[in-house]
Amino acid sequence: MKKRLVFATGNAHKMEEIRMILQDLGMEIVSMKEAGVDVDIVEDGNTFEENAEIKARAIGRILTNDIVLADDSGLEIDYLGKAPGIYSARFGGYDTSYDIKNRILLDKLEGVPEEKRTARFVCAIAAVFPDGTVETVRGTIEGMIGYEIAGENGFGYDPIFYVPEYGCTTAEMTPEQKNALSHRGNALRAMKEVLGDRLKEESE
Ligand code: ITT
Repeated sequence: MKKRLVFATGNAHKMEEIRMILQDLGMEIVSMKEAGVDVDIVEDGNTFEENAEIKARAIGRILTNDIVLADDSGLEIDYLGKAPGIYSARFGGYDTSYDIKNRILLDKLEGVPEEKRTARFVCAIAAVFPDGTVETVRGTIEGMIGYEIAGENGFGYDPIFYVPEYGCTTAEMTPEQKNALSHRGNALRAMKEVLGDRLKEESE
């Protein structure tokens, strides 16, 4: 198996979290930009898994010697029928700031009691291998939508995603704390096992 992992993401925050968790795999980890590829990918799948595979395959078709991974993730709010879900990046408009996106969601949940504010972050990660095979894993973290914006770490919807067990939002956690329990952390740890198994198989 080739030793380079290319992550098909244009999101620098995701890349930081990914590097922190996969660093001890002993493989070179680069973003698609660092690998010299910068393409717009149309994410027209119906699930997180489909979109992750679409992204990984789009880059895998170009970088045929590398293992290409992609993350598709988002926030599911139960009270809103699991919206914004796979449309999380597009919610309220692609170029709208997260401060505004978060305020729109807080407004939609105005007056909604605590027990109905349940939500989760979901992350699907797909890996496309040079032989054309694909492996997909999913990670989640359960929480609820807070009553106000809180915290400056992380990105996206972190300032409104409250984790009751920790008494704070994921934007109030250190990167290490967030990675230890987040949807992306869980998906990456599952993917790490898949990659580890592949490495082992190929060295046998
Ligand atoms: P790539 O497709 O280039 O990877 P993206 O930001 O467009 O980057 P997605 O299509 O997967 O990524 O959209 C995910 C969105 O879900 C992301 O932009 C955030 O709004 C939200 N999201 C995902 N993971 C999150 C996290 O850990 N914390 C906060 N918000 C998150």
